Formats: sequence, structure tokens, C-alpha cells
Amino acid sequence: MQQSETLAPSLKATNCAKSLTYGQRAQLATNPVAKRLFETMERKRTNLIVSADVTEKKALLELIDAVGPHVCAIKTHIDIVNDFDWDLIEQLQQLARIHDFIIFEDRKFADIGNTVQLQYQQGIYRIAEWADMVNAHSVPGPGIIEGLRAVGLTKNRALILLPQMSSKDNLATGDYTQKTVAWAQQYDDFVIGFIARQQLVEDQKFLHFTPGVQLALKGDALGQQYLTPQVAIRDGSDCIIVGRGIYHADNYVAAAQEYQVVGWESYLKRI
Ligand code: S5P
Repeated sequence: MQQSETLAPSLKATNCAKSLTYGQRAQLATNPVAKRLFETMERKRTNLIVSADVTEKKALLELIDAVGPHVCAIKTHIDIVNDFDWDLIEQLQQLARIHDFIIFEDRKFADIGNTVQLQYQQGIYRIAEWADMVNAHSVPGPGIIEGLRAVGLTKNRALILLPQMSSKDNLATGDYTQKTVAWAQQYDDFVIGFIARQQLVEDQKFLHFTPGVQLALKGDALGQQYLTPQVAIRDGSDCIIVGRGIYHADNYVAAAQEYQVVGWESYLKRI
């Protein structure tokens, strides 16, 4: 894989070394969201996260309701919804309870600690009130983690960092990747894992989330790069994140089912 060549030697995953089941890993988790996510994956037999990148409230809720039984988490980009209102959040939370999934807001915070605290809690989205997990770039340094952590821990939330990205020629490589992983380890009560293309740490309490996953490997015109679910999980991913591969399918329930089965079978091969 292209990016592994740029990783520091200590981060190169020679072979994916993950022998424990999701259920066993729930016992290792110290953060409540990580624990709940592992337990949900085990209970529902799914490592699929649907990236619900849909811009109209009604269509977004319909998609989430339809794929909900097949996922461990739903990933949102709340700021792309044209007709956002607080009722959307309440319905999303209700669907999360009905279908038993975790809510991941893909906010990719990227500012200094003080600013991200405001972005996390305030404004029209009040993300900290409803998102079980959010993610953040590490480019500002550890202050961004400290800012989010001070808010998130009081609400039993979790953070995912991005030591790698899926897009072509991204700058999250080498030393950046390595430092990001080290900060995750330093703040491991709040940081539960990584957006990653392959396994970055051996400690199995950390989750590796892989976006840029598609069975058809179609790619797009703007630099997105895809792996198949089989390759992602073989190389150490714990959760596959699938957007257009599902919500652009003619039948998105059937597509979600297919990704659930392929993802789960790939995981069973690994343990
Ligand atoms: O490196 C990344 C990180 C993320 S979170 N690459 C990504 O593609 N993502 C997100 O995953 C992206 O913002 C989008 O919501 C989803 C991928 O969507 P797809 O339609 O390409 O599957």
C-alpha cells in the first residue's frame, strides 16, 4: 500500500496481529463508547458504519432507518443537511435506540483547543449533546485533544484521530502519523481509535476505522481512493465506513446487507 511506505518503521504493520474477538476487546476498553461499540459489533454481528452523506432530512432519516439493523454506527456530516432542525437530532437519537447503533459525527475538528470547545458545544448543532463520537485532525497539536476531552469526558463521549486519510496525496504520513498515534496513546481515556488504512498500533483496545471502502472500487473525480472491505479488514481495520457504495446503490438495504456480510466474514477469517 502506498501509505505504508511512508510510515515510520515502528508503525508498519507487517502482519495484522489481531487475534481477539470484538467481545473480548470490549473488556479491554476503558472508554464507555469504545466498550459499547465493541459490544454492539459482537451483538449485531456487524463492523459496518454507513456514512450517511445525504443532504435532505427526510431522505437522511429514511436511509438511516433502512440500514440501521445492519450497522454498528452511523456516521453523519450534520452540516451538509439543508433543512437541519433539532427534530432531526431527536429522530436520529430515536433511530439509534431502536436499531442499536452508535452516532459518529464526522466533524473533523481542526482548530485550537479553545475554538474546538466552542464548535463542539455551541452553535446550531450542539454536537456534544448528541454525538457519541467525533473526530479531529491533529495538525493543531495536542491542545485540540485536550479541548475536546475536557468537554467530552463529562458526557461519556469519545474521540477518533486521523493519523492517515484515504484521499490521494494527503499529507497525513510519516512523522505526522506517528505523532498522532502517540497522542492517542497519551489520551487513551478519550481517544478510542484512528481513521486508518491499516493497523497502526498493536494495543487492541484501539479501534481502526477505514473510510474509502467500496466493493466496486470505482473511485471518484476528486481523489478519493478505495479499498475493498476484505483488504481493509485483512490489514487491520475494525470498522469499515461505506458511503456512496451504499447510499448510491439501487437498493441500499441490500447493499448494506452485502457489506455487513462481507465485513463480518473478513473479520471471522482474521480472528
Ligand atoms: O480519510 C478520510 C476520512 C474520512 S472520515 N476519508 C474519507 O473519505 N472520510 C469520510 O468517509 C468522507 O468524509 C465521507 O463522508 C466518507 C467516505 O464516503 P464514500 O462515499 O467515499 O464512501
